[in-house]
Amino acid sequence: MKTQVAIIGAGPSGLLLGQLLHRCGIDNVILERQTPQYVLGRIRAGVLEHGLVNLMREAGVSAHMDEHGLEHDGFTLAFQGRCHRVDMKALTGKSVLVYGQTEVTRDLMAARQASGAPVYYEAADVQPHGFLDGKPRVTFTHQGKPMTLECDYIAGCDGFHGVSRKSVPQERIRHFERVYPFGWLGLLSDTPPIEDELVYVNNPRGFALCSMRSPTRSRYYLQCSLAEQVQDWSDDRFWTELATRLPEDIAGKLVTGPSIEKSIAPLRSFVAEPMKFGNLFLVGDAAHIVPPTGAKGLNLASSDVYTLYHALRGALLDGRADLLERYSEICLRRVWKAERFSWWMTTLLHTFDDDPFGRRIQRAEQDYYTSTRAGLTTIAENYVGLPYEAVI
Ligand code: FAS
Ligand code: PHB
Repeated sequence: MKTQVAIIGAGPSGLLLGQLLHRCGIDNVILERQTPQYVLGRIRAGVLEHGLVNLMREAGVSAHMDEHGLEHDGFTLAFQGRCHRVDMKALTGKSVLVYGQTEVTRDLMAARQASGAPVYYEAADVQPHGFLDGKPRVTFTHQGKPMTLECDYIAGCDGFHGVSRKSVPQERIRHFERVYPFGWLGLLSDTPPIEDELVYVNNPRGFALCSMRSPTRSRYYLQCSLAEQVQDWSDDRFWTELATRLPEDIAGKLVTGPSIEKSIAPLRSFVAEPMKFGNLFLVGDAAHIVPPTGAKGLNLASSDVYTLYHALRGALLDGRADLLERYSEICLRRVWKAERFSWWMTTLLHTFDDDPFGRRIQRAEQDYYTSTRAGLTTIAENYVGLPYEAVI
């Protein structure tokens, strides 16, 4: 088998890259370890920056998103007994779209199937080779049959636990990491959202987030200890703790109901440098992880896809191989700004134990950033998404 671009992973990064390349005539094959049902079963992000919204439209997969996505002009920060609305539209002229990652992935999967471009689900033992000596190829097993995919380039879109980053020789890669001493317990329910916009809460008992997927489906999160197990959290316990952490006037609007999904996710900040190794390119969670407090994970993956798509177009259609040499430099400039914002939002809104000085600094940050136009603008422009850097 031969193709121009071998894509490892059929999450949002791999599917979006595959769709954009296919539409401009660049052959690509996607190799995914899991089944489509398993990939769709992972409940993750919920907020799309305008950059990702535009990229979905450029990829020709935005019809359902444009019809069902909820445009949000602002969100609320609640702490120290007060609520502060961050009016993104007034401060930046931009908004975000509330539309679940599950829907993004479903739309991209449908487009891939409609295009007839190849995707191998349940591909086992996927392994990139030869990317440092100019002979890139990927071996894998499909339906018990060993396969070899010869290619010009490999896009490692296989997430934090994937094979791509782990295939890079240790001496060629550097990791930067911060692990947080808590996780997020998430709950999905077919109940009406508590407010029309998202509400982020810092309460002495811990962080809480009220989000949504539609006018009838809500997504909630509670900061929890890493020792917690999902099975220790009944729906009643979750609803009671959430109501306790919310400001009273908001808690009074809470509509509870049976959970349709509950899960605990650990929080970490992680960056691998560089993101290019010969003909192998790390994309999205394969290269970086952010705590979800800033709603950046999926959106950062999208800006990597944008950069790699334009660099591959340049190399394969316009003879501009130099653009690929700039991939890592361009991506990392935006990655670190999103890492900073996600880390900062996490320190601003979570409860940290045994740190009286840190707690005073946190209160000062909360006061300053919500009582000045400069502070609110800083939050707003990072939340709607910093500009994508042109690949020229
Ligand atoms: P993904 O991890 O989504 O996709 C990688 C794909 O590669 C998967 O389908 C996997 O099965 C496949 N794969 C892995 N190893 C492979 C191999 N060896 N061979 C073939 N295929 C392989 N972001 C937000 O913005 N907001 C959130 O609230 C949020 N919540 C999250 C909760 C959890 C539990 C996790 C893990 C992440 C969350 N994120 C959130 C971040 C998330 O949305 C990611 O940023 C997003 O999925 C990135 O997409 P990909 O880079 O495609 O990686
Ligand atoms: C979500 O809806 O899942 C969501 C929204 C905003 C975040 C994190 C998660 O910051």
